[in-house]
Amino acid sequence: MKVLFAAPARKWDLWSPALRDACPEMELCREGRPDSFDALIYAPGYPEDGSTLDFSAFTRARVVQSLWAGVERIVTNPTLTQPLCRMVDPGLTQGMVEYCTGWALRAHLGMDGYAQDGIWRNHLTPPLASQRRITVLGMGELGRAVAAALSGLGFRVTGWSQSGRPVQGIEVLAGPALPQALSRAEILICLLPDTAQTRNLLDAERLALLPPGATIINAGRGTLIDETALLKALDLGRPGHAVLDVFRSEPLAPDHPFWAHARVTVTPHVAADTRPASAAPVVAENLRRAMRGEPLLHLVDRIHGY
Ligand code: NDP
Ligand code: OXD
Repeated sequence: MKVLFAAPARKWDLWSPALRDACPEMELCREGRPDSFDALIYAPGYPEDGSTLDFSAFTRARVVQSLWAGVERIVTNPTLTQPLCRMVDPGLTQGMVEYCTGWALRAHLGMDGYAQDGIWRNHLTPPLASQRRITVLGMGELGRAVAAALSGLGFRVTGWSQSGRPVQGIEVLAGPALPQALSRAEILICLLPDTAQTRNLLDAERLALLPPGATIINAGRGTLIDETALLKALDLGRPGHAVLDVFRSEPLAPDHPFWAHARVTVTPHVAADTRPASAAPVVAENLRRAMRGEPLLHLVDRIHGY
Protein backbone atom coordinates (compact mmCIF):
# COMPACT_ATOMS: atom_id res chain seq x y z
CA MET A 1 0.00 0.00 0.00
CA LYS A 2 1.58 3.28 -1.13
CA VAL A 3 0.48 6.36 0.81
CA LEU A 4 1.22 10.06 0.26
CA PHE A 5 1.88 12.10 3.39
CA ALA A 6 0.05 15.19 2.17
CA ALA A 7 0.91 17.36 5.17
CA PRO A 8 3.33 20.23 5.83
CA ALA A 9 6.98 19.05 5.77
CA ARG A 10 7.52 20.09 9.41
CA LYS A 11 5.06 17.36 10.44
CA TRP A 12 7.07 14.52 8.89
CA ASP A 13 9.47 13.84 11.77
CA LEU A 14 6.61 13.87 14.28
CA TRP A 15 4.26 11.64 12.32
CA SER A 16 6.20 9.25 10.11
CA PRO A 17 7.63 6.99 12.89
CA ALA A 18 4.22 6.56 14.55
CA LEU A 19 2.47 5.94 11.23
CA ARG A 20 5.06 3.38 10.13
CA ASP A 21 4.90 1.62 13.50
CA ALA A 22 1.12 1.43 13.31
CA CYS A 23 1.07 0.28 9.69
CA PRO A 24 4.33 -1.49 8.78
CA GLU A 25 2.92 -2.72 5.46
CA MET A 26 2.53 0.86 4.25
CA GLU A 27 5.06 2.59 2.01
CA LEU A 28 4.78 6.16 3.31
CA CYS A 29 6.06 8.78 0.85
CA ARG A 30 6.46 12.55 0.83
CA GLU A 31 6.19 12.78 -2.95
CA GLY A 32 5.62 10.69 -6.06
CA ARG A 33 3.35 10.35 -9.06
CA PRO A 34 -0.22 11.05 -7.93
CA ASP A 35 -1.58 8.02 -9.79
CA SER A 36 0.76 5.71 -7.87
CA PHE A 37 -0.84 6.29 -4.44
CA ASP A 38 -3.45 4.06 -2.82
CA ALA A 39 -4.33 6.65 -0.18
CA LEU A 40 -3.51 10.12 1.17
CA ILE A 41 -2.92 11.22 4.73
CA TYR A 42 -3.85 14.89 4.70
CA ALA A 43 -3.29 17.86 7.01
CA PRO A 44 -4.10 21.55 6.41
CA GLY A 45 -1.21 23.60 5.07
CA TYR A 46 -0.56 21.21 2.18
CA PRO A 47 0.49 21.99 -0.53
CA GLU A 48 2.87 24.40 1.10
CA ASP A 49 2.98 26.78 -1.88
CA GLY A 50 -0.60 27.74 -1.04
CA SER A 51 -2.10 26.14 -4.15
CA THR A 52 -5.25 24.02 -4.02
CA LEU A 53 -4.68 20.28 -4.05
CA ASP A 54 -6.00 18.62 -7.22
CA PHE A 55 -7.34 15.31 -5.96
CA SER A 56 -8.46 14.25 -9.44
CA ALA A 57 -4.87 13.26 -10.25
CA PHE A 58 -4.97 10.60 -7.50
CA THR A 59 -6.84 8.12 -9.64
CA ARG A 60 -5.98 5.05 -7.51
CA ALA A 61 -6.57 6.59 -4.11
CA ARG A 62 -9.27 4.83 -2.11
CA VAL A 63 -9.36 7.21 0.85
CA VAL A 64 -8.21 10.61 2.03
CA GLN A 65 -7.60 10.42 5.77
CA SER A 66 -7.43 13.79 7.53
CA LEU A 67 -5.16 14.23 10.53
CA TRP A 68 -7.52 16.97 11.70
CA ALA A 69 -11.03 16.64 13.07
CA GLY A 70 -12.19 19.76 11.22
CA VAL A 71 -12.21 19.26 7.45
CA GLU A 72 -13.57 22.61 6.26
CA ARG A 73 -10.44 23.32 4.23
CA ILE A 74 -10.92 20.36 1.87
CA VAL A 75 -14.51 19.22 2.14
CA THR A 76 -15.64 21.72 -0.47
CA ASN A 77 -12.77 20.99 -2.89
CA PRO A 78 -14.64 20.01 -6.08
CA THR A 79 -11.80 17.70 -7.22
CA LEU A 80 -12.16 15.56 -4.10
CA THR A 81 -14.27 12.58 -5.12
CA GLN A 82 -12.48 10.01 -2.97
CA PRO A 83 -14.01 9.16 0.45
CA LEU A 84 -12.85 11.66 3.09
CA CYS A 85 -12.40 10.55 6.69
CA ARG A 86 -11.87 12.97 9.56
CA MET A 87 -9.81 12.43 12.68
CA VAL A 88 -11.36 10.93 15.74
CA ASP A 89 -8.53 10.27 18.16
CA PRO A 90 -8.84 9.34 21.82
CA GLY A 91 -5.89 11.60 22.68
CA LEU A 92 -7.48 14.56 20.89
CA THR A 93 -10.77 13.95 22.65
CA GLN A 94 -9.12 13.76 26.06
CA GLY A 95 -7.14 16.93 25.30
CA MET A 96 -10.37 18.76 24.47
CA VAL A 97 -12.03 17.49 27.64
CA GLU A 98 -9.12 18.82 29.68
CA TYR A 99 -9.08 22.20 27.90
CA CYS A 100 -12.81 22.81 28.21
CA THR A 101 -13.08 21.49 31.74
CA GLY A 102 -10.12 23.61 32.84
CA TRP A 103 -11.51 26.85 31.45
CA ALA A 104 -15.04 26.04 32.60
CA LEU A 105 -13.80 25.46 36.16
CA ARG A 106 -11.83 28.70 36.05
CA ALA A 107 -14.98 30.58 35.06
CA HIS A 108 -17.16 28.67 37.51
CA LEU A 109 -14.85 29.27 40.47
CA GLY A 110 -14.33 32.92 39.56
CA MET A 111 -10.58 32.39 39.75
CA ASP A 112 -9.91 35.69 38.00
CA GLY A 113 -11.67 37.53 40.82
CA TYR A 114 -8.70 37.08 43.15
CA ALA A 115 -6.34 39.83 42.10
CA GLN A 116 -3.04 39.59 44.01
CA ASP A 117 -3.48 43.07 45.43
CA GLY A 118 -3.62 42.64 49.21
CA ILE A 119 -7.44 42.62 49.40
CA TRP A 120 -8.95 39.67 51.34
CA ARG A 121 -12.00 38.82 49.18
CA ASN A 122 -13.43 36.00 51.28
CA HIS A 123 -17.04 36.79 50.42
CA LEU A 124 -16.87 35.44 46.84
CA THR A 125 -18.20 31.94 47.52
CA PRO A 126 -18.98 30.38 44.11
CA PRO A 127 -22.09 28.25 43.69
CA LEU A 128 -21.55 24.51 43.62
CA ALA A 129 -21.46 22.85 40.20
CA SER A 130 -24.99 21.59 40.76
CA GLN A 131 -26.16 25.22 40.67
CA ARG A 132 -24.24 26.09 37.50
CA ARG A 133 -25.72 25.66 34.03
CA ILE A 134 -23.45 24.86 31.12
CA THR A 135 -24.48 24.51 27.48
CA VAL A 136 -22.39 22.65 24.94
CA LEU A 137 -23.03 23.59 21.30
CA GLY A 138 -22.09 20.60 19.16
CA MET A 139 -22.64 17.14 20.60
CA GLY A 140 -20.30 15.19 18.35
CA GLU A 141 -17.23 13.20 19.37
CA LEU A 142 -15.79 16.13 21.31
CA GLY A 143 -18.95 17.79 22.61
CA ARG A 144 -20.28 14.53 24.02
CA ALA A 145 -17.04 13.80 25.88
CA VAL A 146 -16.85 17.34 27.28
CA ALA A 147 -20.51 17.28 28.32
CA ALA A 148 -20.04 13.91 30.04
CA ALA A 149 -16.97 15.13 31.95
CA LEU A 150 -18.74 18.29 33.15
CA SER A 151 -21.85 16.39 34.04
CA GLY A 152 -19.65 13.97 36.00
CA LEU A 153 -18.39 16.95 38.02
CA GLY A 154 -22.00 17.76 38.88
CA PHE A 155 -22.72 20.64 36.48
CA ARG A 156 -26.18 21.02 34.96
CA VAL A 157 -25.28 20.39 31.35
CA THR A 158 -27.44 20.95 28.28
CA GLY A 159 -26.28 19.88 24.84
CA TRP A 160 -27.35 21.32 21.49
CA SER A 161 -26.90 19.78 18.07
CA GLN A 162 -28.47 19.84 14.66
CA SER A 163 -30.31 16.56 15.15
CA GLY A 164 -30.81 16.68 18.90
CA ARG A 165 -29.65 13.03 18.88
CA PRO A 166 -30.06 11.71 22.44
CA VAL A 167 -27.01 11.29 24.65
CA GLN A 168 -27.36 9.25 27.81
CA GLY A 169 -27.52 11.39 30.93
CA ILE A 170 -27.54 14.76 29.10
CA GLU A 171 -30.51 16.76 27.85
CA VAL A 172 -29.83 17.49 24.18
CA LEU A 173 -31.82 20.17 22.37
CA ALA A 174 -32.18 20.19 18.59
CA GLY A 175 -31.59 22.98 16.03
CA PRO A 176 -34.66 25.22 16.54
CA ALA A 177 -34.20 25.20 20.34
CA LEU A 178 -30.99 27.25 20.12
CA PRO A 179 -32.51 30.25 21.96
CA GLN A 180 -33.40 27.97 24.87
CA ALA A 181 -29.91 26.45 24.87
CA LEU A 182 -28.31 29.90 24.93
CA SER A 183 -30.59 31.44 27.53
CA ARG A 184 -29.54 28.85 30.10
CA ALA A 185 -25.81 29.00 29.31
CA GLU A 186 -23.96 30.55 32.22
CA ILE A 187 -20.98 28.90 30.57
CA LEU A 188 -21.24 28.26 26.83
CA ILE A 189 -18.85 25.77 25.26
CA CYS A 190 -18.71 25.81 21.46
CA LEU A 191 -17.57 22.66 19.69
CA LEU A 192 -19.16 23.10 16.28
CA PRO A 193 -17.54 22.53 12.90
CA ASP A 194 -17.18 25.30 10.32
CA THR A 195 -19.96 24.83 7.78
CA ALA A 196 -22.23 27.14 5.81
CA GLN A 197 -24.88 26.58 8.52
CA THR A 198 -22.69 27.35 11.55
CA ARG A 199 -20.99 30.49 10.21
CA ASN A 200 -21.95 33.56 12.28
CA LEU A 201 -24.36 31.43 14.30
CA LEU A 202 -23.50 33.55 17.33
CA ASP A 203 -24.52 36.97 16.05
CA ALA A 204 -25.65 40.03 18.03
CA GLU A 205 -29.19 38.75 18.47
CA ARG A 206 -28.13 35.33 19.75
CA LEU A 207 -25.35 36.68 21.99
CA ALA A 208 -27.98 38.87 23.65
CA LEU A 209 -29.80 35.70 24.76
CA LEU A 210 -26.94 34.67 27.06
CA PRO A 211 -27.38 35.31 30.78
CA PRO A 212 -25.54 38.46 31.94
CA GLY A 213 -21.92 37.67 32.81
CA ALA A 214 -21.86 34.38 30.91
CA THR A 215 -18.55 32.93 29.75
CA ILE A 216 -18.07 31.70 26.18
CA ILE A 217 -15.42 29.08 25.50
CA ASN A 218 -14.97 28.63 21.75
CA ALA A 219 -12.75 25.70 20.79
CA GLY A 220 -14.67 24.75 17.61
CA ARG A 221 -14.02 27.20 14.81
CA GLY A 222 -13.68 30.99 14.75
CA THR A 223 -16.28 31.44 12.01
CA LEU A 224 -19.02 30.51 14.49
CA ILE A 225 -18.89 33.95 16.10
CA ASP A 226 -19.52 37.34 14.54
CA GLU A 227 -16.41 39.05 15.95
CA THR A 228 -17.74 42.60 15.77
CA ALA A 229 -20.93 41.56 17.53
CA LEU A 230 -18.92 39.75 20.20
CA LEU A 231 -16.78 42.78 20.93
CA LYS A 232 -19.90 44.93 21.34
CA ALA A 233 -21.62 42.28 23.47
CA LEU A 234 -18.56 41.98 25.75
CA ASP A 235 -18.69 45.71 26.34
CA LEU A 236 -22.27 45.23 27.56
CA GLY A 237 -21.17 42.35 29.82
CA ARG A 238 -23.18 39.74 27.95
CA PRO A 239 -21.09 37.62 27.75
CA GLY A 240 -18.84 38.70 30.58
CA HIS A 241 -15.81 36.84 29.24
CA ALA A 242 -14.75 34.91 26.15
CA VAL A 243 -12.03 32.29 25.99
CA LEU A 244 -11.20 31.94 22.31
CA ASP A 245 -8.94 29.25 20.87
CA VAL A 246 -9.98 29.56 17.22
CA PHE A 247 -10.29 32.55 14.92
CA ARG A 248 -11.42 33.50 11.43
CA SER A 249 -7.85 34.19 10.51
CA GLU A 250 -5.00 32.31 12.20
CA PRO A 251 -2.54 33.20 13.59
CA LEU A 252 -4.58 36.00 15.11
CA ALA A 253 -3.11 39.30 13.88
CA PRO A 254 -0.96 41.02 16.56
CA ASP A 255 -3.13 44.15 16.38
CA HIS A 256 -6.45 42.28 16.66
CA PRO A 257 -8.64 43.84 19.41
CA PHE A 258 -9.10 40.46 21.08
CA TRP A 259 -5.50 40.47 22.33
CA ALA A 260 -5.89 43.62 24.41
CA HIS A 261 -9.51 43.17 25.50
CA ALA A 262 -9.83 42.76 29.27
CA ARG A 263 -12.73 40.33 28.82
CA VAL A 264 -11.08 38.08 26.25
CA THR A 265 -8.57 35.30 26.76
CA VAL A 266 -6.82 34.19 23.58
CA THR A 267 -5.24 30.76 23.27
CA PRO A 268 -3.45 29.98 19.98
CA HIS A 269 -5.48 27.04 18.60
CA VAL A 270 -4.07 24.65 21.17
CA ALA A 271 -7.26 23.27 22.72
CA ALA A 272 -6.60 19.76 21.45
CA ASP A 273 -3.90 18.43 19.19
CA THR A 274 -4.06 15.19 17.26
CA ARG A 275 -1.51 13.01 19.04
CA PRO A 276 0.49 10.67 16.79
CA ALA A 277 0.69 7.89 19.40
CA SER A 278 -3.08 7.54 19.69
CA ALA A 279 -4.04 8.73 16.19
CA ALA A 280 -1.67 6.61 14.08
CA PRO A 281 -3.55 3.37 14.92
CA VAL A 282 -6.81 5.07 13.83
CA VAL A 283 -5.20 6.03 10.51
CA ALA A 284 -3.80 2.51 10.06
CA GLU A 285 -7.19 0.94 10.70
CA ASN A 286 -8.84 3.13 8.08
CA LEU A 287 -6.12 2.55 5.48
CA ARG A 288 -6.49 -1.20 5.94
CA ARG A 289 -10.25 -0.95 5.67
CA ALA A 290 -9.88 1.04 2.45
CA MET A 291 -7.55 -1.57 0.96
CA ARG A 292 -9.94 -4.38 1.90
CA GLY A 293 -12.96 -2.47 0.60
CA GLU A 294 -14.56 -2.43 4.06
CA PRO A 295 -16.68 0.41 5.52
CA LEU A 296 -14.52 3.34 6.59
CA LEU A 297 -14.50 4.93 10.03
CA HIS A 298 -15.40 8.60 10.59
CA LEU A 299 -16.49 9.23 7.04
CA VAL A 300 -17.32 12.88 6.36
CA ASP A 301 -20.85 13.62 5.16
CA ARG A 302 -20.14 15.71 2.07
CA ILE A 303 -23.60 17.27 2.05
CA HIS A 304 -23.44 18.46 5.66
CA GLY A 305 -19.72 19.28 5.43
CA TYR A 306 -18.59 17.60 8.67
P1 NDP B 1 -18.37 15.93 15.05
O1 NDP B 1 -18.53 15.94 13.58
O2 NDP B 1 -18.23 14.63 15.76
O3 NDP B 1 -19.58 16.71 15.75
C1 NDP B 1 -20.09 17.89 15.24
C2 NDP B 1 -21.30 18.29 16.07
O4 NDP B 1 -21.75 19.56 15.61
C3 NDP B 1 -22.48 17.32 15.94
O5 NDP B 1 -23.12 17.17 17.16
C4 NDP B 1 -23.38 18.04 14.95
O6 NDP B 1 -24.76 17.74 15.09
C5 NDP B 1 -23.14 19.48 15.36
N1 NDP B 1 -23.53 20.38 14.28
C6 NDP B 1 -22.97 20.49 13.05
N2 NDP B 1 -23.61 21.45 12.35
C7 NDP B 1 -24.57 21.93 13.14
C8 NDP B 1 -25.58 22.92 12.99
N3 NDP B 1 -25.71 23.63 11.85
N4 NDP B 1 -26.41 23.14 14.01
C9 NDP B 1 -26.31 22.45 15.15
N5 NDP B 1 -25.38 21.49 15.37
C10 NDP B 1 -24.53 21.24 14.38
O7 NDP B 1 -17.11 16.86 15.37
P2 NDP B 1 -16.11 16.81 16.60
O8 NDP B 1 -16.90 16.83 17.85
O9 NDP B 1 -15.12 15.74 16.43
O10 NDP B 1 -15.34 18.20 16.39
C11 NDP B 1 -16.05 19.42 16.38
C12 NDP B 1 -15.15 20.52 15.86
O11 NDP B 1 -14.15 20.87 16.82
C13 NDP B 1 -14.33 20.15 14.62
O12 NDP B 1 -15.10 20.24 13.45
C14 NDP B 1 -13.24 21.20 14.66
O13 NDP B 1 -13.67 22.34 13.95
C15 NDP B 1 -13.11 21.54 16.14
N6 NDP B 1 -11.82 21.12 16.71
C16 NDP B 1 -11.03 22.07 17.30
C17 NDP B 1 -9.84 21.71 17.86
C18 NDP B 1 -8.98 22.73 18.55
O14 NDP B 1 -7.85 22.42 18.91
N7 NDP B 1 -9.47 23.92 18.77
C19 NDP B 1 -9.36 20.32 17.87
C20 NDP B 1 -10.27 19.41 17.22
C21 NDP B 1 -11.45 19.81 16.67
P3 NDP B 1 -25.36 16.27 14.84
O15 NDP B 1 -24.89 15.47 16.03
O16 NDP B 1 -26.81 16.46 14.84
O17 NDP B 1 -24.76 15.79 13.55
C1 OXD C 1 -8.68 19.89 14.31
C2 OXD C 1 -8.02 21.01 14.98
O1 OXD C 1 -9.67 20.14 13.60
O2 OXD C 1 -6.93 20.80 15.58
O3 OXD C 1 -8.24 18.74 14.49
O4 OXD C 1 -8.53 22.13 14.98
